[in-house]
Amino acid sequence: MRELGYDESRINPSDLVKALAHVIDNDMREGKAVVTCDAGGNQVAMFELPVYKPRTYFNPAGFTSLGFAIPAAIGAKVARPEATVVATTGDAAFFMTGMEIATAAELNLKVAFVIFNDRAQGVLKLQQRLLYGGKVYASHTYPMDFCKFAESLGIDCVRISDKKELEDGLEKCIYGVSKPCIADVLVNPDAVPTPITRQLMALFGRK
Ligand SMILES: Cc1ncc(C[n+]2csc(CCOP(=O)(O)OP(=O)(O)O)c2C)c(N)n1
Ligand SMILES: [Mg+2]
Repeated sequence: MRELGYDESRINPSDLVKALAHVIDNDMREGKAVVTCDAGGNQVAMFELPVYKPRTYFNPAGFTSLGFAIPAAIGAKVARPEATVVATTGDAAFFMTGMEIATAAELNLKVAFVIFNDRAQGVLKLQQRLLYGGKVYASHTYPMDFCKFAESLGIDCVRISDKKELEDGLEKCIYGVSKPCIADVLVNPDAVPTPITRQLMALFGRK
């Protein structure tokens, strides 16, 4: 499914989900992967990840606790050291629990932390746009350098800003390095997963 605001020339959240699904396809089919996801727009994009086996996909669907994905993935890796473990998270969610990655670094837990980085609390920015006639306020995130953060912990990082680098970058971060790895993926901030748009429009009585 293509979201509203899809831009062919950029990495849209749906492109990231598709590339991730492709890269971990074998492990997902065989139940050898564990993927955790977070709250926000990226969570909705992740609805499109194909899941084949029980206990391979953990979504904070009840309370939608922002910051769930990172510690959940670290716990999953402790529980299943042989599994390919991937956390998918947003940039704002990263600000909540990203520091937990120090534990992954300390214990050398090889988890890939994939950030849908739109430099915003994207889902809140969307609500502001819909409710306040386009006035967007305080829903940006501070432009932190996630790769420098990784470097400070002595772990790996890939920054992916070009669609053509998407699969190779994810492959490298998930399978190609021996340490925990952050994938800082710069996604199109104007792409909106369509189920969110429909829900919000219905909620606020707009068509
Ligand atoms: C503990 C907690 N605080 C606040 C929220 C409300 N909330 C849901 S999504 C979101 C912003 C998410 O931004 P980001 O992680 O960058 O994801 P994006 O929507 O940009 O993909 C907030 C504040 C929440 N779900 N949980
Ligand atoms: Mg965001």
